[in-house]
Amino acid sequence: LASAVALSPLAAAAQDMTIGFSQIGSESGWRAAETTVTKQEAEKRGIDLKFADAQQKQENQISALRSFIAQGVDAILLAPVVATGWDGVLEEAKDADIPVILLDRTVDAPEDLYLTAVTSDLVHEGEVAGQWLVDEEAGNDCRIVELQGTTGSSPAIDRKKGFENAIAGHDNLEIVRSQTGDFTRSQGKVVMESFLKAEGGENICALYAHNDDMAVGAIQAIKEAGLKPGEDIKIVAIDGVPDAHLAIANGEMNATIELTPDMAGPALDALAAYKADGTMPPKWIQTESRLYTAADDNQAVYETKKGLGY
Ligand code: GYE
Repeated sequence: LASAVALSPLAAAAQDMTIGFSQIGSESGWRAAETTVTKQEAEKRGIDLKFADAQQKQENQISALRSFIAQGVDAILLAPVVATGWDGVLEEAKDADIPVILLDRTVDAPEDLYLTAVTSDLVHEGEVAGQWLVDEEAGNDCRIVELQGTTGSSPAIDRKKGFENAIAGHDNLEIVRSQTGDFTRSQGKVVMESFLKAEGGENICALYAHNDDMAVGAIQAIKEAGLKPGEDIKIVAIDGVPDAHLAIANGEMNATIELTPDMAGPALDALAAYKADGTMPPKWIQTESRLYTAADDNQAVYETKKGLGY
């Protein structure tokens, strides 16, 4: 830029960067917000962002990464749909000296194949959800159904593990059905319908969904079965999308654990520092997790969040 405005070293490093972003798709409201926020954060920094939507397919992500490498981008942001199968393409990026930053999900690959990962503590989120239910149902026998996220994705694996950790040793709590709803509203509804049919609605005490969108779909199924979501069946999920806050405000859901859609901000700051003077970021940049229940003003949170890219 031929202007008199002095740029900070970080801003100067970001100037003229071209970055490829391989996004999973748009399975959830949270993911749509992450896409919007990532584009905004790139624009703020004067970064040219090349966006590729993988339509939920790892093979599309691998092709996108190869195309970014061929174009000689300055860095790559990758939200990896599943955890395994990345070593080869990450090595190709490394050989080309292109740093890769993981967004919101982790991979099972050697740490030296990526610069850093910006994610929440996905196991902890499951533990918070499980602990909430342990407290809520203390002394009651509670048969739980679980809607898992995308099979093989790190949030599905870790959120399941965390929840199981939290309910372990509480013999009054039992997961009686557990199936993937692929993180979507539509599958959340379909799979909840099958749970209700198989168990009988009155025999299900609680639903744990790995994301809010599946919970929102399930709420619809519970209503259509003539039951009261949030009362007849307690519901805890993860993300903190506006519709989940609204459902809690309306008494149709009980708890959600908030996940920020702004993974790109910390990622691009770390990248700018790395490009400016080689500063190595930590391998994991952890975002915050916060539990919301009926004790919070969810109507207000809903109003605020509606304008934030969701
Ligand atoms: O919770 C879910 C999504 O990868 C942590 O992916 C993320 C999850 C998020 O589609 O809604």
